[in-house]
Amino acid sequence: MAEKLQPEFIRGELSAAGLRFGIVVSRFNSFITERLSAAALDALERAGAASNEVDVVHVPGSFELPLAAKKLACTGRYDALIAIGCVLRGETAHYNYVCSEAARGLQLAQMDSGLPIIFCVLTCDTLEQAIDRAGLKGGNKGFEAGLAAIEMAQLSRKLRAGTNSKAATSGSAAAAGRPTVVARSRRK
Ligand code: INI
Repeated sequence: MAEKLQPEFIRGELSAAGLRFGIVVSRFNSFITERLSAAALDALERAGAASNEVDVVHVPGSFELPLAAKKLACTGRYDALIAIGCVLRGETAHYNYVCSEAARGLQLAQMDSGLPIIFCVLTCDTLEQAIDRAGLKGGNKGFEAGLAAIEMAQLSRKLRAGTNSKAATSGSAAAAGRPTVVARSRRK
């Protein structure tokens, strides 16, 4: 009978020590975004991040998040970024443009740079929904974003270095010092 597969699981640990993070925060709906930002910082701090390893940048609105994130990513200084915004549906189509361009721009910045950029942009119909997700009934999405940033930063380090222990001990590319997973360089 065939041997039961025992794959190597490659995980990103939830330890922020020694990692550098950038947080981009939209000032629009700051009542919500500052709460998300505080919770993201709380997650990083609890996981061992140091003050001098975390930068916070403010932008006017969610529409501006992608450009600021891309510029931070291009510095090569960070292990992960968190983009924080809150878009509330109004009476016109403006909401749709801001939401879709924020999401599209952040994903583009992430894929172009190879740096994890966590999407912490609330897109809500009402202020009440946003409040629920910024510390009330729905928990705090900022805290979740902080944890996601740590996990993706750790995972990216592993994938970049090819430190999968099984591969590293075999005659594989990793053992030969070559990356086993091709991640785009974030230093352009
Ligand atoms: N920006 C937001 O982050 N949330 C919103 O709800 C919002 N609304 O509703 O207009 C919003 N608009 C501003 C936009 O992000 C840009 O800052 C502005 O258009 C200038 O480019």
